[in-house]
Amino acid sequence: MICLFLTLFSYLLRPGWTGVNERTFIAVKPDGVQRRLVGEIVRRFEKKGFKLVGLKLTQASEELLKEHYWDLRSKPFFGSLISYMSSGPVVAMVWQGLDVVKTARKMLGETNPADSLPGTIRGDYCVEVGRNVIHGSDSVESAQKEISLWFRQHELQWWEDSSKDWIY
Ligand code: DAT
Ligand code: MG
Repeated sequence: MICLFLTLFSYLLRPGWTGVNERTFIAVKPDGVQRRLVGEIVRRFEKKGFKLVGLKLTQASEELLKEHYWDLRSKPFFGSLISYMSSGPVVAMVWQGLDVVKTARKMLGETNPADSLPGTIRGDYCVEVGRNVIHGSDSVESAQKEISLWFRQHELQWWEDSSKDWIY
């Protein structure tokens, strides 16, 4: 019983999993890159107070994207989603901070830009669900899966955040 408890405890305390160490996977989609929205999106996450721990410009393979969107494989738009996402480079990022998964979803807005409030990224920069400029993990569990799918461990940086005492 104690052993089970300790295992669970160390599992929860693994870096990047809870509290201020929570991490999320964010990607500027090919339309966001083409439309020069990378700087604006990074700016919003930086100014909010989250910490950037991984970033790369990458052309995702169809294989990776099919795995990334595996839960949507039976949807009628799955094929067009995969070709849209593989149509050009994406900027893949990992951001860290307290409640970053939930907060990032709020910063993104709703899946359909038409339902997204002004002030959110999708509310401000796009109009169609099939060109909604940004991805963000929808739960801590999917964030963990997505980060390990898109990034190797050595691509994530550990660095001391000099502003942390002003944020927390
Ligand atoms: P989200 O990206 O907000 O997590 P999701 O996981 O339900 O939304 O869907 C993933 C992506 O698939 C979404 O960002 C855009 C696309 N998509 C979702 N619903 C769609 C629809 N009805 N028609 C076309 N594309 C859609
Ligand atoms: Mg989703």
